[in-house]
Amino acid sequence: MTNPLFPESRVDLDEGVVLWPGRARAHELELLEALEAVLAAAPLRRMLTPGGLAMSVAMSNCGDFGWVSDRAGYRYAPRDPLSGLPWPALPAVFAALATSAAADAGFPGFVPDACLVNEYRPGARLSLHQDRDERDFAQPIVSVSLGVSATFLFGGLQRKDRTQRLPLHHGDVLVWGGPARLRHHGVLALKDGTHPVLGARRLNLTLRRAG
Ligand code: MD3
Ligand code: FE
Repeated sequence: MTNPLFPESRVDLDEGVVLWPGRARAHELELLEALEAVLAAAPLRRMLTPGGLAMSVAMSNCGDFGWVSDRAGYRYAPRDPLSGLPWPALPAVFAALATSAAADAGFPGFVPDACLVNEYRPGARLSLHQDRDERDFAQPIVSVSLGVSATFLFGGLQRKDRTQRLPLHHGDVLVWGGPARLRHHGVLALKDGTHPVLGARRLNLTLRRAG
């Protein structure tokens, strides 16, 4: 059942990939206020890859689990390694947006327990990868873009598959599930630009069921 507030804006990009341009804008102030509180408790930081290089994207998390990377590898962890404390709770406004977008995309009953927050400053990028650290690939991933626009890359199930480019703007909500769940994807280096509220950066929320 499509949310009647967003009947026309739905864009079916591919099997299991649904975009709603600007869907999160209706909740912008609540989202940004909740995000500010999360990042005050669990600051953004550039994690190390297993190879020992600092990622160009700064990250933090909220929810029962947070995605972390360090010399030991990638995993979900219940605590913030910087503070030793549990990650901040998943704000209700994040969970509600993810559950309703997932349901509209055909994934009813999605209850996220993890949210990775990615911060891109100019030049920051995310190379082509798959999200496969979660337990159940039947659960979709919902992404919310905020701030400066970026070019998202989506490829196929094989790393060598050709990639398509998709511009993502402030407030865009994307759901990835079913046959798209293990597609390779990435983000091109962020260009210079400024957003009236967030300044010269892009923040992306990815809501997941990790555990
Ligand atoms: C397609 N983030 O955090 S969001 C990530 O814009 C990540 O920060 C990007 O890739 C960002 O892992 C992309 C869109 C997205 C998120 C998860 C996916 C696309 C996806 C999982 C599977 C397939
Ligand atoms: Fe990803």
